Amino acid sequence: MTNLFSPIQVGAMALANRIVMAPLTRNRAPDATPNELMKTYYEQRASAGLIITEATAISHQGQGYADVPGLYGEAQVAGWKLVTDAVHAAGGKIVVQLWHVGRVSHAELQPHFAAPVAPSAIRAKTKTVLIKDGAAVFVETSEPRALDVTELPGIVHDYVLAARHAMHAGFDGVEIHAANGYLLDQFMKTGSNHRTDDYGGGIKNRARLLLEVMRAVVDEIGGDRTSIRLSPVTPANDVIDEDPQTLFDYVVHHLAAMDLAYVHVIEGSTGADRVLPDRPFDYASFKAVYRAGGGKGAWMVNNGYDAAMAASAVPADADLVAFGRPFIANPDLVARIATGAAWHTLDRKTLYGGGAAGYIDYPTL
Ligand code: 8OZ
Repeated sequence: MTNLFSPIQVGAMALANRIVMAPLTRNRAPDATPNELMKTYYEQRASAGLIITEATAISHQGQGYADVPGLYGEAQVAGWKLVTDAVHAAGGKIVVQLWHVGRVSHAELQPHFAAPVAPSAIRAKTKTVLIKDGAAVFVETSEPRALDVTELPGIVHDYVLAARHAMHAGFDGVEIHAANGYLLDQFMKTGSNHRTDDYGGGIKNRARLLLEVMRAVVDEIGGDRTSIRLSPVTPANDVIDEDPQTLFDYVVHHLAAMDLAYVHVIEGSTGADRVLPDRPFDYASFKAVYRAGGGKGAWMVNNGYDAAMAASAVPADADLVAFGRPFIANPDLVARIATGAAWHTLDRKTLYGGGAAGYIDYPTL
């Protein structure tokens, strides 16, 4: 019988189970560089079938929050190698989530204190995090500038370089972060993309940058090490599309031809309601479009799953289930699901920034 604890081959990766640690921003990488503390945190969670790292900037321009890691410099590759070696030694698998925040940034976090970049010069009604005198403070994002069309090949290239760095750093693969209102999602959705060139207007144009990035990364490291995260209807970071079903059916139809390792879908509002009455979305038909197009990647679902929901989703509706906040407070979440043990709750005060407290000191069974 196939269940959450059945091994599964996902692209190039042989996973021990179907329980995945979702990407979780923790703001503990000063100088955008992974460190010993992060190594311990990920090592503690290596019993997950797969770990997806916290979102990791592909370039300095792609950074939007204080103390999040990057993957564009030598020290960052070396820092991540500490992490991947530790996870592999503990028997786990780990992919890095590649991230460009687009307009969700602040000039203080950008090269030369420049304006953040976006498809269009429309400010996001959302906040980001700076560190002031050692403490996290929430600030409005800065007014962005619209990217010139001549800059887009450079951004695609930054994803390719980061994917190449990921291989040097020992990752099993990469997940392209195309969710939660960041750059690729900003390009896809009507609320944030008012361009009139080949990258704006109809769905084909709005999805162009995402598909160019995906094809370029697949060419660089192979489809079996490449995956994607999508969030069709989340209002996260103030990015909304007027017709998400048509948009995402188009996107997933084209992803189907790429032989990806997996497709990771956030159902509903990220970290909140799974069903949005004013924004219906048919996830079953979305998945069916992917399969009908020949897509053979694993189907990963996420957002507020508990053990019972996950057990009933696999294998009929999904191949993999990603758990976010439960993995912060329960490094041994897999063992807890297996034995039916209770789950610790998260301490929200230590979620973003800080040190070991609320990071590597959650108890195991
Ligand atoms: C929480 C805080 C900062 C960033 C996402 C990368 O929502 C994030 C994120 C989440 O995908």
